[in-house]
Amino acid sequence: MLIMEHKTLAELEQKYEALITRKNVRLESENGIYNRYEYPVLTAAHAPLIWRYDFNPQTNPFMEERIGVNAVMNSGAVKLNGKYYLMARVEGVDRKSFFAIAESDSPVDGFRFWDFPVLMPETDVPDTNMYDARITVHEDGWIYAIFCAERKDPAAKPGDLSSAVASAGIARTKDLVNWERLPDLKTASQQRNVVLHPEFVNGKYALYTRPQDGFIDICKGGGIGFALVDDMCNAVVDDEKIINFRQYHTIKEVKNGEGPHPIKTSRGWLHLAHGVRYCAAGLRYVLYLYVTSLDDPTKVIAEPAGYFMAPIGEERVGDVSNVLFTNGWIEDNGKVYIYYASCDTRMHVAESTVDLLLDYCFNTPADGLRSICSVKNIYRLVESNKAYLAAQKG
Ligand code: M1P
Repeated sequence: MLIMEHKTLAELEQKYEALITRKNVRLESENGIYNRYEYPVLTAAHAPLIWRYDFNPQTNPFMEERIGVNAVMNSGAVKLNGKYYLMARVEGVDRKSFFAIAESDSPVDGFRFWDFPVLMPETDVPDTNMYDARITVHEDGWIYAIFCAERKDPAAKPGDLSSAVASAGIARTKDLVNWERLPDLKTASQQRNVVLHPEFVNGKYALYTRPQDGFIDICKGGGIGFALVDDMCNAVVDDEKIINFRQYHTIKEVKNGEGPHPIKTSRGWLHLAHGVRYCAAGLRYVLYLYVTSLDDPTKVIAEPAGYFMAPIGEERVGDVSNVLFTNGWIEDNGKVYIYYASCDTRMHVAESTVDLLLDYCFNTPADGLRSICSVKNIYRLVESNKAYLAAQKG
């Protein structure tokens, strides 16, 4: 007879508490720009037991898990009233993603999901899937979430059960608990990675967009767009301008999408984004930074060449390999906490400061788009280092 080991609720709770209360460890910086932390801040195992198990021994005599969670990833982030919140994309074993809020007193560990996930209202056209929320505390007084609302493509040919349409779903709240769903963004193309700028621009709401011709393929979609809209309760994009283009032989050749909303600094709006390129292993998602002008948020004034963060170690292993993705960061008295997901599987945090990130953005050479330009950048640095060392010797 097969003897199975049945865990008690108390045993499960003990293991769960050990995970949630584990202190995170700041790792040594590899490049002087940011520090990763050792442990993921959210994983599938962080999903509360109360979501997953029927606690009643009458109806669950073997203490089996009833509702499985596959992954916790791409999370919006916000600090409110001294607490840190992640609005996570939780993906069930049924492949459906939904949002859930995890809260902590610390930016780097102790994140605990609320007892209930977000019951996001639907529009008249129900979403099949919803994910990747960007949170913006807007100067109009509302907290907005803009996310991907995914539905089956009504034009899909019979037998095609994969084609989908991506739209920007919009919701607003005052407390992260009660959400008012607003109409989806009206735009000429499909959209993912739409982000609300925190301030009015020319008296209008400003959106970063990522126009795409298809659900997966960007096709002619040029990169990160910018659009002004009059009203978030009926958000219509009439005119969309690409402010950060995809480019041949760069880290953002195939896709280029805004991460969370930019952080306002003394030297410009600091942006975090993801770039995607093809390689033999498939798509490779990395994170990069750029800065736009305070006077004109559509004008890029600094952009270091290449990636800022790419998957390493355990980050390279997961459901969708070779992916770092971010849709949340928190600026906190000059420190910056970057929340990023690896391989569509788990959430991590890295720590930096506004000063360090600006120094990186304004002093790292831009992409010259040719090998010879990269070599010339090294020549310039070596020559100035030699001059410096010579001057030191006297
Ligand atoms: O699987 C990697 C990512 O793929 C998509 O990214 P993009 O929006 O750039 O096309 C999204 O599905 C994202 O959630 C996912 O992490």
